[in-house]
Order: sequence, then C-alpha cells, then structure tokens
Amino acid sequence: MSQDASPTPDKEALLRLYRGMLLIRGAEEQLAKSYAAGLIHGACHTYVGEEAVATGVCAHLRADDAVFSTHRGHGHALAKGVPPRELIAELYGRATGCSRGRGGSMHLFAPEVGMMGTSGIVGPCILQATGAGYSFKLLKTDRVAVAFFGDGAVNNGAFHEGINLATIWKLPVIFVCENNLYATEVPFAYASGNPDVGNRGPAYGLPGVIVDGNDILAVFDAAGEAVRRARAGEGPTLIECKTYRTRAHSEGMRDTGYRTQAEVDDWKARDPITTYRARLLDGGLAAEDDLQEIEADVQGIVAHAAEFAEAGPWPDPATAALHVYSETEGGEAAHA
Ligand SMILES: Cc1ncc(C[n+]2csc(CCOP(=O)(O)OP(=O)(O)O)c2C)c(N)n1
Ligand SMILES: [Mg+2]
Repeated sequence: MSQDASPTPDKEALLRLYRGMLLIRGAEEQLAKSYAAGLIHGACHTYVGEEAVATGVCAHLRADDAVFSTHRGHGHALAKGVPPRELIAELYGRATGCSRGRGGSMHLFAPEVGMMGTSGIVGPCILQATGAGYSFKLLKTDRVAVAFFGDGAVNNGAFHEGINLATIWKLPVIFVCENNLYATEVPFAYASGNPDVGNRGPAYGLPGVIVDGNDILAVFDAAGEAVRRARAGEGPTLIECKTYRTRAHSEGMRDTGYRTQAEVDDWKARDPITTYRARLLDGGLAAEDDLQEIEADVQGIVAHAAEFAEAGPWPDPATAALHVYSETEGGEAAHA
C-alpha cells in the first residue's frame, strides 16, 4: 500500500489503514494455522499485535523506497506491497513465493516493491538501511530507506554505527524500533539501563520520537513527519513504537514462564485493530458497513492466497543454483 503523507488522513486513507492492519492479521492467523498443520518449512515469527507499526509507516512509502526488516517481517512485507499469496507461498516453500520458495519467512525479498529483505540476523537491517540511504543521497533522489528492528537490536553495535553515520551524513533513513518489551524471553527492562529507545535520539544528534505503537494514527503521524524530513534532505529520524506481540516468539514455541497471562491480556485489550475499529465508529469516521465490507474482502484475499500457496509447485531441483548470483539475460549466473 502507498499513499501521500498527510497529517489528517481523509476517510479513504483511514480505511486503507484499517485494511492494511487487517490484511496482516488475517495472513498471520492463516500462517499460524498453516504452521500447526505442517505446511510451513522453517521458522514463523508472527506480527500479531504489532500491525499498526508496519501499516502506519509504510503508508507513507513509495515502491521505490526501501524497507529492511527482521525475523518478524511478514507485516513489513505485506505493508510494502508484497502480494499475500506470494508471502504465504514463500513460507510453504513453493516456487510461486516471493523468493521462489528458497528463502522462507526470514528471507522475503521483493525488490520490485522495495522490500529489500527480512533477515534472521538481529541488527544488520539498521546498517543496510543506512547504506541504502547513502546511495539514495549520492544518486540525488528523494527516495527513503526504512529499518524496522526490535528492542533486541538496540544494544547491538549496528544501532550505534548506523544511527551515527546516518546522522552525520544527513541520510534519508527512518529507524523504526518496534519495542515489544521482549527479545525472545528476555525483558527489555532487564537488557537495557534505559527503558526507552526514542530518547536516545538527541544523544546522537537526530530527532527521537516515542509513540504508542498500537495507535495507528500516532504511528502514521510520526512516520509522516520522518518521511517528509528525509525526502527534504533534513536527515534521519528515530521512532520508537511501544507495542507487544500477543503470540509466542515463534510458532510452536512455549509462551510461558517469562511473562504473565495478565500482561498478555492487558495488551490484548489494547489491540491495535479493535481499538482503531472502535475509534472509527465512535468518531463517526466510518460506518459499520464500510468496515464489514473490508473485513469480508480481506478474509477472501487471505483464503485465496492460502489456496494459491498450497497449489503452487515446488522449486525445480534443476534450478537450485539459480538466484544466488545476479543473472545474465540467458538465465545463467554471471559469476558461476
Ligand atoms: C545477531 C543475532 N543474535 C542473536 C539472535 C537470536 N535471536 C533471534 S530472535 C532474537 C530476539 C530478537 O528480539 P527483538 O529484536 O526484540 O525482536 P522481536 O522478536 O521481539 O520482534 C534473538 C536474540 C539472532 N538471530 N541474531
Ligand atoms: Mg522485542
């Protein structure tokens, strides 16, 4: 999805945000079921509970802007425009997946829409986005790069190096920290001497913003200003989104012993989708019919995407060496 930055979204834009979050939720719930049914090969970290972040940020991006993501990247991929059926097919290992079935959840690539990759390595996406921002600046474009990363990445050296470099060179980068309070089972309160990430910004010399990451409009506003700044050559912004994952760290993992059910329930009550839905209705910003139409549509898209994925062919073993190096027109690896 893509739209112009606007501090006061009109009804159409408000509904697009609702639709964007619902699509991620629907796809993730489908993937959780598929994982339990043994259809997914490799790990599957869902984004349930955090949908407002990817949706609110990517709403400001164009296809030629670049997103660098994490192990929890399905939402980023969908929000950046990867078709749901290509996401699900990728996790199913099919040739019809966005990475031709070779990558799975943590290697989602779709450069044609600016999805420059999810990665299982915690931290480097910060440096990759900085590098992309550097190239966008050298090429004298107004393109922007976004790094999504968790609280688990912010005490990694990549955070310090990337943010400092982007700041001194005024690079068009938006650093989005999804602080969901845990890195696997390690509480951020234990791992960091400072409970906030956004307030590190001024120490590095760039704006640092802290927003309620479950409030799509708060994320949308903060990201809109960050993207505007970046496109105008004013440099990077650090945005910390306080949020929470309501499913286990990864599908199939235990989800007890490190957090309480009361805490999970508390955050479920602050679900980004249900709270936004109520806000749209209570504020007279949308009608029940508008929302139900979107809900039915998204449900259909996800169901078809899952069917498409399951019906897809496995990659042909004869092509195993392809897509490793850049390829010539004849399909041969240029550096084989
Ligand atoms: C460099 C590196 N160190 C450790 C790991 C193991 N690991 C996988 S996920 C994860 C937690 C990441 O937490 P966070 O960045 O907060 O993201 P979240 O899972 O909460 O979305 C860790 C430590 C890794 N993948 N890469
Ligand atoms: Mg985390």
